[in-house]
Amino acid sequence: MTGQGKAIAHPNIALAKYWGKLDGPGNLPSVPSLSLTLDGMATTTQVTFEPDLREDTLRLDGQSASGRPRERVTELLDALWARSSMLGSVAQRPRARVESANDFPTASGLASSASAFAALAVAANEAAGAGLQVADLSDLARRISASSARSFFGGFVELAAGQHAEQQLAARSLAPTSHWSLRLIVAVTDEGQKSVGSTEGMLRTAATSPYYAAWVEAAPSLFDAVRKAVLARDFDALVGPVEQSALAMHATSIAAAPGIIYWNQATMAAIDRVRALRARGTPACFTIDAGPHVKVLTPEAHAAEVAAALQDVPGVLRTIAARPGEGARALVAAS
Ligand code: 2P0
Repeated sequence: MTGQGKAIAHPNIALAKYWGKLDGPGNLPSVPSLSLTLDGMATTTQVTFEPDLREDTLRLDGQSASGRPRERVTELLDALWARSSMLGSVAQRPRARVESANDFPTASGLASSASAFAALAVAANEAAGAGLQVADLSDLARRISASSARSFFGGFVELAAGQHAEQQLAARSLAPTSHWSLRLIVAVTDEGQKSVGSTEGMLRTAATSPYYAAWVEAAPSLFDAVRKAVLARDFDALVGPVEQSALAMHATSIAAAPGIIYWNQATMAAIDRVRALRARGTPACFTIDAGPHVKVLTPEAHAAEVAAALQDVPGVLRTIAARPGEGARALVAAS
């Protein structure tokens, strides 16, 4: 055990959405999802195991963190320790000092938990000398935050739906970063934190929305259509299922009790703008996560035009442009 490890991971954006969990333990997704890992934005995490520490400590962007964020770190470290046969003889896990920094604002609408838990798992694997492979790390992180399972891989990534009592479920690579030179333009429509977190949003939707069953039934065929279009690099075929996956996810949430409406006025205005762009022949399609920002996918050649059109929408505060990025990886830790 080296005692110290450092890793970097990027956020990912789902083109076919994960929204909903199977009943029972293990945080298994009820639907398959497909994502694009993004470059340009990153979480960097350093893990140091220290025998003298009484509990795990977490610093996020220089601030000490406790409560649920720190508990989730402990859950992942415990699970990693239990999984590694190389650590089996070390009964007691030493506590860790975890320092994590995002180089993008957490309110940017880009899932910071995805990059956070991917970077944490890779850094902890290094620090502990646990010797786990990427599929194991993806599975372990998926139990804490399902979207983080996808950030272990670059480019286009898929995560199957879980099956009841399944023991392991990792994401896997569908196509590398070089497969398709798309760009993702994020239209930021609010600088605040979202009102209903993803976990709470999907749990409430599953418990109360009359449309949840319809979403779970529809999601696999939308996933299949997105997957086929990605493999064929067929942008025209991608547009319909990507937008429908996002809209169906939001429709099921809007119908929850009380209804979860992630959108604001600018969200709707940006959707209109994407459809107007398309009507005049510009290839672009939108997706929206558990927040009010609109993320627009377009071929590289149209990225500047799409970004300018979104920047001009009333209520859009700024845009962020991202290209396909690599999966989580270890860095040389500082001594
Ligand atoms: C996704 N989201 O596929 C979907 C679309 C948000 C909207 O995965 O409960 O933070 O920790 O497993 O991974 C965000 O959910 O949820 C998410 P948990 P997570 O990207």
